[in-house]
Amino acid sequence: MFIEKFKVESPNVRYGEEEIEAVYHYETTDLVHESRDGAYHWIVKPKTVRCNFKTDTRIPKLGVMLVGWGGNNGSTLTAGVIANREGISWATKDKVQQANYFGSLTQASTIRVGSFNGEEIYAPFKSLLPMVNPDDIVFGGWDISNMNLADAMARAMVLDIDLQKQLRPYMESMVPLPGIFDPDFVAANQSGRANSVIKGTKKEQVQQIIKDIREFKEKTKTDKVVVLWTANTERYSDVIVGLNDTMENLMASLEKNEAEISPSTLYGIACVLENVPFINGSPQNTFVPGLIEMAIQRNTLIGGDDFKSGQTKMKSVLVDFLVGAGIKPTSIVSYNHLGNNDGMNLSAPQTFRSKEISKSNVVDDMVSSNGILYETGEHPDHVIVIKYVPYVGDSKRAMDEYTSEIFMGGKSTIILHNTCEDSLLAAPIILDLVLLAELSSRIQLKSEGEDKFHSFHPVSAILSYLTKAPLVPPGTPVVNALSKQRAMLENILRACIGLAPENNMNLEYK
Ligand code: NAI
Ligand code: DG6
Repeated sequence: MFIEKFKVESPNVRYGEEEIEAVYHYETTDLVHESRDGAYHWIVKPKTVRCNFKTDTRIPKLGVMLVGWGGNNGSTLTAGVIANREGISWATKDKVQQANYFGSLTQASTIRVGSFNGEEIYAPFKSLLPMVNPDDIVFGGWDISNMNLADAMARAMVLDIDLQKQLRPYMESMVPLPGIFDPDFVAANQSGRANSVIKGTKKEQVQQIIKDIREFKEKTKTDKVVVLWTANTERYSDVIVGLNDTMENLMASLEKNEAEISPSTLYGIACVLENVPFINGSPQNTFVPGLIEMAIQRNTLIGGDDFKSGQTKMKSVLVDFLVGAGIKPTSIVSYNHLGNNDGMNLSAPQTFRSKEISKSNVVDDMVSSNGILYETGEHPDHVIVIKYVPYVGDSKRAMDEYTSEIFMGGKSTIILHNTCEDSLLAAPIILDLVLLAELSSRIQLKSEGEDKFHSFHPVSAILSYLTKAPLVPPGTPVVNALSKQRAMLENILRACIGLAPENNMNLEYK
């Protein structure tokens, strides 16, 4: 059965005028090892940590500024939100289609609340805590191309033409602000698009971005702004001692107009200085150590990297299943071709390399979780191929071959083929990233032994479900397995309203 909303009644939860307070008992384990008879003996000690959560329930008017607003993802997301807000429907060859938010974890998925008379009860994910309604988001942002959003939507060739016609009047007046452009960081084939760029030194460019954010906030009367990079994939920046390895060195390099600071890092610096959350949806190392240090020091949320939209999402389910079932993946070959501007940019070796890195490390946690199947340091062969085929446009073709060793030396080969518009996969993920980043900035916690509430760590690991290469606080394990990432997110939000984690034990029926 499906219910729209619910409220928790418990001595551990208090719904106030402006906040929800919850006491939560975090069940975890301590591990110690002792050396006896020359061998290690591991002792596992369960422990319970009392935590307090406090969630501000006042929903802000949210502004979202996209870097690369006029790209396929930016224009598709903006169009999708307007279509939902305006309740637009359009005729396709199959049926009359209503706007929806399918593919969004927060808007289109559910959580199990419990069971009633033997029936499972589900509620929307978004009913866990008060969240911004995506229909109310005000969009803005930057692009190095001055094309208005209606034309950008047409250029993207993603949405049905009947829908585009209805959206055009809403989007024609939306024009991205000039962006920071540096041809050294993207493929040479992107320069032709750059007709609207911020001039000046890198420091002046950062100052312009800060000014843009302030003016946008003022003009749109928004309470909070989140900035998200959905612009071209850049090549990796060199991480160099003295240049960008510390906050101090990065800021000194900015003063010196050092060439090796990428545009995405410049937007990141501007956001951190302005205390505006900044999320990176592309694979490059925008978050150089100096920028991470700065975000931590200024307690500004940063999240990334690289949207986990299709092939990788599937990989983080399938490999988790195989390894969890005691089957040993030994070779994973992921090929895809696409014909949009992203594909064209990725056809250069340096930008492709960024994507290759981000797509390659996504099974490491699953492989290292099973010392029965894999020796220490052993990995499956893992190859990533991306080809640019203009004719297919945004409709990406992804083909994967997984070969595994099974019982008694047998081999099993699984082949997947997916055809799908890339931007229709990415747009709902962008939405979830900004909604969850905003929500997480309203949550505070205090664990046993701490005397004051504090926000989550500024390096936002709870966004991991949505990214291929999750950025996590230094020293934190990276989790790629999709089910674990979702459970982490859901269970943290459940804790904020004093609900136990979803444990699937169903002891009531045993
Ligand atoms: P796109 O090429 O259509 O859009 C990028 C936009 O950014 C373009 O309009 C371009 O003019 C603009 N741009 C480039 N450099 C800029 C700068 N320095 N400042 C401001 N604007 C700039 O690409 P698309 O398909 O929208 O993808 C965007 C990014 O998202 C790419 O890096 C892609 O790799 C990444 N991504 C996409 C996924 C998907 O499923 N569509 C999944 C994972 C990541
Ligand atoms: C070609 O790989 C283009 C890329 O931008 C991908 O479409 C994107 O990174 C999505 O990757 P995945 O593995 O999540 O489907």
